[in-house]
Amino acid sequence: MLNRYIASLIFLLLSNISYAYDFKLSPVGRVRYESLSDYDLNATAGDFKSFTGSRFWILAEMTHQDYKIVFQPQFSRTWGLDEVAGPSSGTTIDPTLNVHQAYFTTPISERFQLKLGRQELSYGDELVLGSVIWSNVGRSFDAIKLEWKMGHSQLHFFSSKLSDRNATVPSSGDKDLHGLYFSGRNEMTLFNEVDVYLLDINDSTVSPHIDTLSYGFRLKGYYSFWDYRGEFTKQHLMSRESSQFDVETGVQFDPWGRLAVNYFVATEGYNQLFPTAHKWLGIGDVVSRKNVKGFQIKHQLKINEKIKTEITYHKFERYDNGATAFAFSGAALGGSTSLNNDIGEEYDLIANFSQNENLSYQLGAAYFIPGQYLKDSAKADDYTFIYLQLMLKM
Ligand SMILES: [Ca+2]
Ligand SMILES: [Ca+2]
Repeated sequence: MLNRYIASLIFLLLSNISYAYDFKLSPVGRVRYESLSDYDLNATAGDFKSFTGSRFWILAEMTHQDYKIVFQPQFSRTWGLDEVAGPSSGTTIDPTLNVHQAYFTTPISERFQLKLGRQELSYGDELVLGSVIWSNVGRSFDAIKLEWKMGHSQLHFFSSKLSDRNATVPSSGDKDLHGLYFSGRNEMTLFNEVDVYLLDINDSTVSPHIDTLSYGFRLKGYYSFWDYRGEFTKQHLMSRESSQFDVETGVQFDPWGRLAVNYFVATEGYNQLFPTAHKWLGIGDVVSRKNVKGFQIKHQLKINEKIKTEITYHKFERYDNGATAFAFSGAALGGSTSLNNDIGEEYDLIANFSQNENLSYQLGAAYFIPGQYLKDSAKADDYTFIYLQLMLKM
C-alpha cells in the first residue's frame, strides 16, 4: 500500500515536471549508400570503396520562460563496421550512441544571451565555420557563446576549447578558437546579408605556440532575377600572410532554373578553418581550399514542388606551383616537381525528390578527370563517386 502511495507520488511529481517546460522533439533519420571508384586517381592500385552509413538524431529542446536546454543524442554508424568489442551486426554487441550537441541558453539581459556547452557553429555560407550536415557525424564545438541581438542582425562572441592538454596531466597548454562574428541582415535586397568576422586559433599544444588570425567579410544579395554572394578572408599565421576569396553570381531564368558562375582563389598557406567544404568545392571531395583557384558553372532547376536538380562543372588549378595541391583531407595531393597547374575538372549531378514534407530521396554523382599536374604526379585516372540517400524528417 505504501509502495503504491510512493509510486503515485512519484508519478504526480513527474507529471508536474513534464508540465513545467515546453518539450519539443525533432527527429531525423538518414541512410546513405556511397560508392567511390579510384578516389586515388590511379586505376592500377585498387581502392574501391562502397558502404552504407546511418545518421539518426533527436534534437530535444526543453524551454522554460527564457531558458532552454538542447540535447541531441546521435547514432552515427557505417553498416557492418566492427566495434571495439568486435562485429556488431548479427551479433549481441551493440554500437555506441553519441552526443552531438548538449548546451543551454540563458538570457543575460533583453538583448544578450549566453549559449553554453557542446554546439554547432554555422555562419554565412559555411566557408569558414560550418556544421557539415553532409557528414555522417557533423561538426560540433565545446564552446561558450555570447549572442547580442540587434534587430535582425546579430553579433556573436564565442570561445571554443578545441583541445585541452592540461586537464588531467600538466602540459604546455591548450588549443582554443576565439571568434567575433557579426551577421548583418537588412531590408536592402542588394546588401541583404553583410557579415564581418575575426577568428583566432591559439595553439599552445605546440611549443612555441601558433596563432592563426583570420578576418574577413561576406556579402550576399539580389536584385530582381540577379543574385550574388562573395567572401574574402585574410589570414596571418604568425608572420605569414594568406588569403582566400570566393565569389558567385547567378541569374534566375524562369522556368529554366538558375544559372550561376563562381570563381575562387586560396593562397598556398591558407588554413581553410572549419568549412562545409562539400558544399562548394565539388561533391567528389577531391581538393581543399588551399593553394587552389578555379571556377564552377552551375545550373539549378526546380522541376516542380517535388523534384530539384543541380548540375555543376568545376575547374581546379594550383594557385602557386611552388607548393603541392591539397586533398580534401588536407594532405598533399600530387607532387611538387610539376610546373603545370592544372589539377583537374569535375562534373557533379544532384537530383532531389521530396515525396512529401517528411521523406526525401537524393541521388548524387561526381566524375573527376585529373589535369596535367596530377598526371605528372602519377594520378592520371578518372574518379567516380555515386550516392543514394534517403532522409526522413519529422
Ligand atoms: Ca585505384
Ligand atoms: Ca586546460
